[in-house]
This record gives sequence, structure tokens and C-alpha cells, in this order.
Amino acid sequence: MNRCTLLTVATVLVAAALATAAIARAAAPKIPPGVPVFEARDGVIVIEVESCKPQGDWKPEKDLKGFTGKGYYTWRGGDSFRTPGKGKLMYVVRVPEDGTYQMAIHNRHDFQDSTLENDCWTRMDEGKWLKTFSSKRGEWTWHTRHEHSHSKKIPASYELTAGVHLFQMSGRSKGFSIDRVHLYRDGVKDALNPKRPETRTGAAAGAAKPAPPAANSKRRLPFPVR
Ligand SMILES: [Ca+2]
Repeated sequence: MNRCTLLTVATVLVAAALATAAIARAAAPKIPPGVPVFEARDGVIVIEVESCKPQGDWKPEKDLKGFTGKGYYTWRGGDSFRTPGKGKLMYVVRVPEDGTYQMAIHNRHDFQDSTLENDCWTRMDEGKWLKTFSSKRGEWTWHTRHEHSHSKKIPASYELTAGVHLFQMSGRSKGFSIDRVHLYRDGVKDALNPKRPETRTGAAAGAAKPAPPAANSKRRLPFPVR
């Protein structure tokens, strides 16, 4: 092996090491101190929607009594049936173990036809944005379904690995109101009791260890979250 070949081999090895480090950094993003992390307590993660600053045309409101926390957000922009990601609200959650988590949004829509003005978009990590809708009108309800297709409209849930994940909501239908979100394991008693306290914590946020991302994931954690 001559010097030139040795140099080439060394260059390739250094490049490979740097590439590995880049992958490792991408796979383990740090959450800056102070970013709230919503933890599971007794199998339930409780998020007040208003814990994230309003984005886009989500407007903070308080007129419809029966909300929890400091208020709720209503989408006062136009319908966005084909374009998710408008007015992204982002929340960091942490689960202690792998498993299925049901997701329910405390929501309300008052339009006379319960199949209209009744939805938003939701997304977990770098997954697909899904239309997320409620079929009960005129009252605050936990009714929450994911529309995977016209023939697959099922109660909203996610398969989560132990660790930190990013949950997002964005505007889809004008007039749809969102108040709080519960992520919970099957079998938890009284999981949708709106009197459950919010489960946010900022103290350990800087040390939060993200869950391993899926292969080729470019998952990034948010930071317009307060
Ligand atoms: Ca609220």
C-alpha cells in the first residue's frame, strides 16, 4: 500500500466516522432546558392546548364554558382540507414504555351539521398528518377519530416507543375548538376525566432522552413551545 492509498483509506475512515457521528446526533436531539415535557402519570398524559402559544389562525377564546385550564383555541382561519401544517401547535410528550396510546381531544363544534366544521389535523413525530374529527356537536366532547381513508375512520391512537415524542395539531376546519388532549393506555380508569391535572414538567426537560426514531427519520423537536 503506497502513501497515496494510505491517505485515501484514512480519509474514507475519517469521513465514515464523521458520518456516524452525524447520524448519532440526528438520532438523539437534545431538548433545550425550559421546554415543557408532558409526562405520563398513572398511564395518562394531559396537555392543555393553551400551553403552546397560539400559532397561525388558532385564536385563544373563553366564551364556551366547560373548557379546562385557562381557555381553548378555535381555528378562525379558512378551511384547509388539503394542506396540513397551518398554525402548527407542538407538544413534547414522554412515555415510560412501548405501547399503544389512545388519543382524545376535548373539542367542540357548533355548526348545525355535525359532519362539517368538525376537525383538525394531528401528527405524531414524522408520521403522516391525519384528519382528526369529532361527530358530536354542540357540547364539549372527547369524541376523536382518525381518518386514515374513507373506509378507515377509527378511534385515534398511536404506537409509541418509550421516550420522547413530538405531537402536533394544525388547522383544518373553520370554527373547530380544541381545549385539551389526553394520551392514555387502555384500561386506565377514568382516563378522560377533565379534572385530571395537566402533566407537564420542565425540570427534567434538558435531560430528556428521545425515543429511537424510525429508520431514515429526520425527526426534529420543536422549539416554539413554551
Ligand atoms: Ca384548555
